[in-house]
Amino acid sequence: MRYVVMTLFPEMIESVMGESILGRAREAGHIELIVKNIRDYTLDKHTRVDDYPYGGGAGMVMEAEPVWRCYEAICSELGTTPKVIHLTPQGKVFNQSMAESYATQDDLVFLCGHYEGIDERVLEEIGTEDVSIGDYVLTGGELPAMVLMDAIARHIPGVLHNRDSAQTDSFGNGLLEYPQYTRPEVFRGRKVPEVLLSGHHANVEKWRLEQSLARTGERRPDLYEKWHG
Ligand code: 6GU
Repeated sequence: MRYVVMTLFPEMIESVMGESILGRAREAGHIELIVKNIRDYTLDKHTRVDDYPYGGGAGMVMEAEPVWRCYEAICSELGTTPKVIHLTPQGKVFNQSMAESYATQDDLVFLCGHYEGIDERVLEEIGTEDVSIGDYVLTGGELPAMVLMDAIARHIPGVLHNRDSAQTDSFGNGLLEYPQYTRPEVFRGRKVPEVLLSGHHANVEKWRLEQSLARTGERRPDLYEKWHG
């Protein structure tokens, strides 16, 4: 999969995307990352990319033209017209099934807004899909774009080493994950649950499902209701 990020803060993206599992996925060739600085596409001699909002009000608005020219350069470079995800608190709230669905694309472009947002006309002209990561306001779309790229990458074949782990994760089955334990058997007087030491696979699976259900019921009654149908 090719990820393309349109941003005014390219270093923010590069610093995070070179690390951890995403860094390895790039080295292994599962993910290609192209970062475009929207400022490189302004025609303004002072490299300005924002202006005052028509109608007045607080803050500045990102201009349509640099975003459009950046998008056109990306389409030429990729040789396709890819899906463009615009990160905005006004978008549809991202979830696990959206992550799985986006993972089937060959290319994904992430458009990161700043200031009070982007001129609506260029969003319409591109035909963006507007996506939010939750009900709170961030200063820009870069962190949300990286949240999406991480969640999506986990569903690209070869990215996770244990191929099962994306399925058994929290939300893989619609429930929160059960608690995990590793050595030692006793930590500050707290014992690992006996059933996990029993070697009885069916009992372990039964216990884990019970734990998942109890946890989901307590912490996420909304998910619990859905699971029970
Ligand atoms: Cl996608 N962008 C911004 N700026 N704030 C957000 C968000 C996105 N999702 C939640 N808050």
